[in-house]
Amino acid sequence: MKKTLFASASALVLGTAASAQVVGFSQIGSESGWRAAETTVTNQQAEERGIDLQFSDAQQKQENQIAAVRSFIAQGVDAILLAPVVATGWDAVLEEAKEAEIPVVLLDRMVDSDPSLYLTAVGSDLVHEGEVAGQFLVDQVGDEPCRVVELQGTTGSSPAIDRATGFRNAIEGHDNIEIVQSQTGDFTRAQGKTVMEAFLQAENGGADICALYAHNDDMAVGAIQAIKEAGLKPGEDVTIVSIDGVPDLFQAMAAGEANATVELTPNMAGPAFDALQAYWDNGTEPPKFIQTESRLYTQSDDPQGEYDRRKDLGY
Ligand code: GZL
Repeated sequence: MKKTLFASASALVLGTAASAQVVGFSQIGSESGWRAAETTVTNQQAEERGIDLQFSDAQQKQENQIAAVRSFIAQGVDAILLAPVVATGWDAVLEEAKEAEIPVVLLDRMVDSDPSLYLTAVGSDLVHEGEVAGQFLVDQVGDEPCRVVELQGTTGSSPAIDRATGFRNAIEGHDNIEIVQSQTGDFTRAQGKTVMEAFLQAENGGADICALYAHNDDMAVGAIQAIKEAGLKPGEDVTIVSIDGVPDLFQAMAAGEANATVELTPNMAGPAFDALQAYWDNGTEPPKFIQTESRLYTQSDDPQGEYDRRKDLGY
């Protein structure tokens, strides 16, 4: 319990106030609309619970995240939230947090460390998201030949690894569907556009591209711009399927310029704080993985309405 000094007219009175739990949050950065929404929602969830959230933006660098976690440990925070930019290289710092008896909760991405090194992980089934996206395309193209270009997420991140796996699982056995180009766009609009421009150039100006699978909506939105600048109609000449469910993708869908997205909730912090509260109050050990839902949205799912419902949520 934090001791608080209350200055009074006659004397200093040492008292104790019901002190807020202090939680350190090492956030990856602000690479996408979804990431921005996750940060917004995490701050809202902390405020609603009276949690003192210490925020650190790593600007996409793992070394900054490791330094932030070490700083939180030195501060003696009550818990640490970590959205790990990549899956490897976390053992040492997670050991240090465990040594300091500070629970760590992973948000939206996974690490390859032993699960004993973190309290729980809150996230979607990333492989399933890729499978849902792939199945959409399988259903869309039937037996027609379809050359697919793939914009992958951040190299070495669990969503890039797992969403690639899931999509390939879904198209396996459908030999008419072939991934002909695959490259990272690092989850950003700008790189999604740049890499898509290279794909278009490599694929006969885009005439040989049937579909784009983007590991997140932001790269898809960037690619849509490149497809238009190449004189093609996104959503018609090139079928576009991606993941996150951000407002701008719904807006593109409403304009017929995108075909499907798999929604990822930005509210990973709610389940994380619930698990932490039970742990703080009663020592309750949560399951090692708390899964959030994934849902497919297509052009027949009122994309304009979905845009309107999301446009003010901090994306
Ligand atoms: C996935 C999450 C990804 C989002 C991207 O759980 O880590 O990171 O899909 C974000 O928008 O960059």
